[in-house]
Amino acid sequence: MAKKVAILISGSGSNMQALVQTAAAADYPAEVVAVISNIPSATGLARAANDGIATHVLDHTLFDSREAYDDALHALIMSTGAEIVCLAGFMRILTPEFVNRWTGQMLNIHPSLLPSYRGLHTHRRALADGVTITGCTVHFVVPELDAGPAIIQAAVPVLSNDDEKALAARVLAAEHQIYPQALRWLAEGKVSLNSEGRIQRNGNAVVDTPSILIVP
Ligand code: NHR
Ligand code: GAR
Repeated sequence: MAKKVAILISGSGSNMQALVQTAAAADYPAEVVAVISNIPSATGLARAANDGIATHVLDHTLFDSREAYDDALHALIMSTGAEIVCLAGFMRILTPEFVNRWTGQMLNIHPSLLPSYRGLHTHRRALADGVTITGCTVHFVVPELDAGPAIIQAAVPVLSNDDEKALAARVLAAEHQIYPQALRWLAEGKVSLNSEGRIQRNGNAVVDTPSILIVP
């Protein structure tokens, strides 16, 4: 039985679409049951609907605390039957209470080689620092922002003429390759978060190094 997945977005939803389109294959172990946006105007909502996925908007501006918003978000996700949550360009920090309800079942894609460049504006900061390699990371979500253990990373070169837009586009293409792979491993039970908060592969080896895809 395919694992049911809810995807949370705030924007264009290209990672969401990569997951939806990969999950459409009959042999993929996860099934996307809902796409939820905190932003009513997110363009990813139309993309999801176009791919036949149920969409929901939960506008955070209508709630007066993060706790109230996250309670409603949790209830909405539960109502979809989802067992796994994927953040895909979701731009709201989640409360520890919410995160702890989904321990080991919630993934995020972040546009840097974590632990470098946690937080926002990762490509701008990487260019300002003059790094020659950057990338992206799929990690388990823990209460501390962008601090959860990495499952898979892609290393992406920074080219000499890159601006923020060109670099973001190259990294985004790599994101679309690694996110479906990480979700596959989680849904198959090939990767999990153990009780010490470390990554366990194939149910036995505990590893602190993620799989790395090198993008030429
Ligand atoms: N929540 C927790 N508890 N832990 C994480 O690791 C999370 C999380 C929620 C979202 C995605 C993350 C990223 O990949 C993510 C990881 C939003 C912000 C942020 O500062 C930072 C990191 C991420 C997502 N958000 C502002 C806020 O006040 C709003 C910014 C905006 O609207 O533009 O929520 O980078
Ligand atoms: C992606 O690059 C994702 O890694 C990043 O936003 C973009 C969303 O694109 N996420 C964050 O920066 C989270 N703070 P998408 O909506 O097309 O998937």
